[in-house]
This record gives sequence, structure tokens and C-alpha cells, in this order.
Amino acid sequence: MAMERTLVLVKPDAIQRGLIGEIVGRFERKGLKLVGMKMMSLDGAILREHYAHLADKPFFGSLSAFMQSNPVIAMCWEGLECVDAVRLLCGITKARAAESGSIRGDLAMSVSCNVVHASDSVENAQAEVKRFFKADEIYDYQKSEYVHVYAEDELI
Ligand code: IDP
Ligand code: MG
Repeated sequence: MAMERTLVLVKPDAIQRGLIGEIVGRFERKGLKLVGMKMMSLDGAILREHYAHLADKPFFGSLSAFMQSNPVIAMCWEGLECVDAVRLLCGITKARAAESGSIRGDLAMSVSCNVVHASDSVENAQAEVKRFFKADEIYDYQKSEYVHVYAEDELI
């Protein structure tokens, strides 16, 4: 078991629909710790890196335009094995088929406008946090509720 950090983006559709608080609240209530957060506009260069695995897809152009259509909220969340935990909270890509109870399952209907991005592996999470945050934009602090969120032997 390891404390991990992962990148979450609140996507442009969620900003337009007034879902920032709802989405942030779900990660907070889960017991995750917010260690970085900012609003930012994405440009083509960062999106080409971020979505490099989709560069050959026919929808890449519209995905890139969608992600630049208004600012996003970038967040870095920390928790025990949180990369997988956050993916589960978000639900699968095709929001209308995502499990009820998940963020996409409860809040979205689209494949592309699916309200959130979350890193899909520990390795990608490390690269993505670096891509979106400077080192001094990530904050180390004690979260007093950790003694209630985790058992003692999980915090070692
Ligand atoms: P993920 O966000 O669930 O990790 P990825 O396959 O990494 O899914 O795709 C990144 C994003 O690209 C998706 O969240 C979605 O916004 C968009 N996307 C993925 N597949 C499609 C598609 O078939 N049509 C349109 N947009 C897509
Ligand atoms: Mg992905």
C-alpha cells in the first residue's frame, strides 16, 4: 500500500454546468486530501501531450477544441492507492453507461463531455501531476481527519 497522488481535471462541460462544487465534494467526502488546485486554460501543446494516446483518433480535433472551449479546474488529490480509487469514483469513459453512483454515472451522458479526467495509472499520474502543476503549486500539509479516514497500520 502506498500514498499516491493523482491528477483530476474538471472538464469544460462541468464548468459550464455548474458542477465544480459537486465534483470536488465527492473527492472530499471520499476522504481524499486536496494537495493542489487551480483554474487554467489549456492550449494545443499541453493537450497534444495529455492526449497523446488519442492523437490518431478521428475525434482528437474536436476533443482538443472542447478542452480549450473554456478553462478547466486542475486538481491533485492524495490518498492511499488513490489512483485506482479516483478512477472508480469517476466511472467509465462513456458516461451514459457508467455505473450509477460514480461521478460520470450520476452527472453526465456523453462519451466526450464526461465532466472529469482522472489519471489511469500510477506512472501516468506522476507524469500528469508534473504536466499540470509546478512543484511549488503542490502543498504538503497534515490532514487531521486522516486518523479517522485510515486505520493506524495503513498510515505507516
Ligand atoms: P478516460 O478519460 O476515461 O481515461 P480516454 O480513453 O483516456 O478515457 O479518453 C480521454 C477522453 O477523450 C475521454 O474522457 C473523452 O473526453 C474523450 N474520448 C474518448 N473516446 C472518445 C470517443 O470515442 N469519442 C469522443 N471522445 C472520446
Ligand atoms: Mg484516459
